[in-house]
Amino acid sequence: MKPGIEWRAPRADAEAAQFAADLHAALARTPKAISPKYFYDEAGSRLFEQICELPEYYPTHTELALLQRHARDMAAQMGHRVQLVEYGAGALRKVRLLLGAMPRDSVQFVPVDISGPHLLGACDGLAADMPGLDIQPLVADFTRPHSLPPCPAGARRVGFFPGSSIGNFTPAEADAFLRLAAGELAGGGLLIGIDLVKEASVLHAAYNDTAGVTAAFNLNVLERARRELGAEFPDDGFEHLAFYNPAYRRIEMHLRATRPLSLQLDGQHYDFHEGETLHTEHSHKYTVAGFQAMAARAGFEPGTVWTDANGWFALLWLRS
Ligand code: AVI
Repeated sequence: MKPGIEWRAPRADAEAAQFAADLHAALARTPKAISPKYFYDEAGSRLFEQICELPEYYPTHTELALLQRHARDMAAQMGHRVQLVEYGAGALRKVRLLLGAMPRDSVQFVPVDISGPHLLGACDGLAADMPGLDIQPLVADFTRPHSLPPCPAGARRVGFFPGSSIGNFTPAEADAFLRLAAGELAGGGLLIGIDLVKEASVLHAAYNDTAGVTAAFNLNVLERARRELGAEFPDDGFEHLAFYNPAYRRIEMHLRATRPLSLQLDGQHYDFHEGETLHTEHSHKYTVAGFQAMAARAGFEPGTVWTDANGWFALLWLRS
């Protein structure tokens, strides 16, 4: 499968230089904090796939069940002829359920993802399983301005952003993404998955699984720095910390120093006192009304909401 635009793989040394620069900045600021995008190297992506299979991690299986149950209804909201843009497409597991509910010749599918090899491999698999489907992959960072292929004549452009990935954005980033999407999906709409506010104990279990997979996923950021950048720190120097912060309605993940220690990177020493953390991720939880209000400020009108019996997760149709 060829990408829809001219694309060259970024050089590995340029990526490592960016990681090093961002890690230096992360360790120099107070409080220490790094972007969650650094979770997702090969090892981290594999660990995230394992998280999605955990019984405690309800978002994936709840959203899949909603898609299985309501895909026809969701596809009907989208319209008869569509260009379906999936943001941050990844493995294409969820979108298959939606595509399966649409007549094959009525849809052009445009998966957008920053990881070229991963995206193109997933598209090859999809093309084999759904012969005749028009697939136009786009290798791009969907949070930045990008050029989508023109919408086929007579079709509406609609978006799909599952997984509550928007929850990992800061409120400013979420707002910027929704504005960008409202602009490029004008006349169509967006189907988006969001994780809902719920009892803290359920959230706590989902981000502190008994098998320790989420801990390994979190710790992988520093393991990656060790592998790729030669960072040095004691083996048992950091531990996984995840808790619900009700003031911000978000799970926060941190790496906490188990004792006073120093992390060395490119000859620089960054000191941690005992208990000091490197903030690695926040995962915002929303109410349906709160999210719809945020989307309205960005230019969307609220539409149908599909949610599970517990009210733990929701897929929202937003008209643009
Ligand atoms: C990708 N994202 C929506 C996940 C979440 O739940 O915020 C990432 C994750 N972090 C820990 N577990 C899963």
